Amino acid sequence: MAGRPWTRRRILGRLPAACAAGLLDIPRSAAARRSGVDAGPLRAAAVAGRLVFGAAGGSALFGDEAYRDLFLAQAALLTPENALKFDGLQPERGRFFFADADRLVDWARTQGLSVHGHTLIWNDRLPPWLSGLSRREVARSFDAYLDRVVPHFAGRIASWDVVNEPFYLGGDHPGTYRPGPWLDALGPGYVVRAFRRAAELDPSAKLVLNEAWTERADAIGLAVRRSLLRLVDELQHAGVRLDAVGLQSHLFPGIAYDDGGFTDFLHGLAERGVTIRLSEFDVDDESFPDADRDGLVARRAGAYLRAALSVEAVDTVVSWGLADRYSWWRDPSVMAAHGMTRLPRPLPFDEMLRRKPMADAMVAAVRCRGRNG
Ligand code: 9MR
Repeated sequence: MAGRPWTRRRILGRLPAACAAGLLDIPRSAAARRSGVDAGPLRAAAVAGRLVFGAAGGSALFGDEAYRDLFLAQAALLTPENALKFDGLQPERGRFFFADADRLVDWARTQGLSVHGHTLIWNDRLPPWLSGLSRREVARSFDAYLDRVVPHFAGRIASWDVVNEPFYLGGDHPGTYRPGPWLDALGPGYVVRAFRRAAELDPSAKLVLNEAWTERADAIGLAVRRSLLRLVDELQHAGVRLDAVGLQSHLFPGIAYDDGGFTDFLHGLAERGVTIRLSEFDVDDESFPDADRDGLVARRAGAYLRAALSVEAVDTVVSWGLADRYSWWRDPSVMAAHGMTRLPRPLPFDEMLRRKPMADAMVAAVRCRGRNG
């Protein structure tokens, strides 16, 4: 994993000529159309690149017919963005509310979409009742939640984020475990415990460990990468089943990045025998000037995908929503927290559901991999 530092030349040297050219100049949509890159749905391009393309979604899929049509044309997989989170499924102790989640999951399946479950265990988005419990009771709630939720969806959910964001930012100590009730009650062993139990409860669902921030090349990203590799080793050493690692891929161009170093990290995961999903892809465009926001988003998205998809173990790309209209970045509280004054444009389609240069860049990157195979 250590190895030589990645340089642009080294990355280009690894990619086929057409892809290297693309890395230097990700097509904008007009140019893309002229060169014939614009093309068809992401899901079809993905198949040619030996990938599954999906997107996160929720109630907008029922309320907005045009968005639903776009989603079904573009995506082969749905990750329910919020419908499967603990606070929604068990807002009161011992009372489970499955109706909304069932509706979404069953609709997706009737439409031929594969469903990825997000997320079973996460030290966030937990209901207030949990904070009033003793550690012993929290531990019991942990097991009881898995025992109830996993069988409920068995046979309908193809894969689960069993644990989400075990490390995350790590506060002042990047790469340490993210605090929260599960960590408090069970220590870091909560991760092995969740995987072991999920595997028993649904032997056919793929089990995924999902993490944020590994795409950044600053002290935080590098620390989270190290911790994640160590955790994969620990899970495997413990003999529990881990099928895939999800790397969220919320890209922050305002923070240091290094596609080559990231690719080395992906090889490190692949060497451990897991597949890799880019699980929540979008691009924060806050640092980009007004004049070429969409073009710069496309370039960042394309460069990232070209590098990541050069690693064959990456088999799934999921964008966190399909159109800017429904991006989590447009939540007013998120915008306020980040001091944003312009409406973010982080996704491959815009608020009018028009295709953006980002979609063309994604197709170009996926085709590049298709040619490489
Ligand atoms: O996009 C999601 C947003 O609508 C929710 O309010 C938020 C909290 O539940 O979660 C967002 O999705 C997050 C995902 O669950 C985990 N990785 C980061 C995502 C963006 O914040």
